[in-house]
Amino acid sequence: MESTLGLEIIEVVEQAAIASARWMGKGDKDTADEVAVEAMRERMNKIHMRGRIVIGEGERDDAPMLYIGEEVGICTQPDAADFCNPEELLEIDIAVDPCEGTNLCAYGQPGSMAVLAIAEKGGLFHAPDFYMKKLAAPPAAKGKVDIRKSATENLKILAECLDRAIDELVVIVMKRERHNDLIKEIRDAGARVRLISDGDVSAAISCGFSGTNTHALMGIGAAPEGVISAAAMRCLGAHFQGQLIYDPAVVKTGLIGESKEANLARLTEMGITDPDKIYDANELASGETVLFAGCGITPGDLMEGVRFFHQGARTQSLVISSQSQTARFVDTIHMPKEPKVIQLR
Ligand code: VTB
Repeated sequence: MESTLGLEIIEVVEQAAIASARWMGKGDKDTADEVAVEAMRERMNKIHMRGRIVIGEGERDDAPMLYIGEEVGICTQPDAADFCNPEELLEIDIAVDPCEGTNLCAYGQPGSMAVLAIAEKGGLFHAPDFYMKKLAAPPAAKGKVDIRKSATENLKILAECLDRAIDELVVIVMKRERHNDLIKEIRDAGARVRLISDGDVSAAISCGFSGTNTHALMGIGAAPEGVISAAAMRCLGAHFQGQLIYDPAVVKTGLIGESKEANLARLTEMGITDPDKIYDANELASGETVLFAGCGITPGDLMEGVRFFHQGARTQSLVISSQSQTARFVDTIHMPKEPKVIQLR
């Protein structure tokens, strides 16, 4: 799967990032998102595969493109039989977020990316559009920290695993009222908090690499993006756990409906029998082969953002593969048609 898709999915995230970056700093997050969705879908439909969106822009009725269940790829086109041999058909599930951190992009802040995760059919958790409590940490702490434990306990464990003092740890938390107690607890425990306004996917994955000076992500973000983060963290052998939040009393805004009962019914409908289950990265991205791809829209901890020049652009992407056990940073110059000015630096 990797050899067939590796290069193509880089182009998918690159195209989405370039489209979105044209709207960077323009204060219009909806357009920044829409153009990324369109660009991602257009490029994805040129790939020789039968892909199914399992995490996307929402339910079919609410989203015109990249909705959950939409089929993408050349082998889903009406004349597919002419090009696609059913015996060799590559059937895959895809989770996308064409502009993760739309506010970050719209206001020119760091950390927005075009991202996706891929696995063979059935290899990605079908997360509802709810919130998720998340804990991400470096590979050295995998299976040792635990979302069931308090932040204070986890910081002690993390300090031991990383062989450093608690006050040498940096924890990323999204700046939200729901995290006020968590932020206080982390500070009281002696660690330092990096508050971000949005974009917990980039934050989670940066914990998977050492040298980013981020050692954990704690708090509640969106569930679908949790699956994409988990896919990357699983490939990196890092720690990721997630627990769905379905009670509107815990998170009062945004994604989840008004009533806990209705939310629980929705989970049952989706086949989730234990709503309080704690999922680890291997369960959220359980496929035998899992691939993550991301391309920076604005600059971040992991990647540069898109830079435009003379009608061309330069992008930086990251592709992580469970199959080849690689994390590839790909630096691409997208050449302008005419005149060919290919700027190196
Ligand atoms: C966003 C976004 C995150 O979660 O905040 C969202 O920035 C949901 O949280 O990156 P709010 O409704 O409180 O804004 C993410 O999309 C992903 O988890």
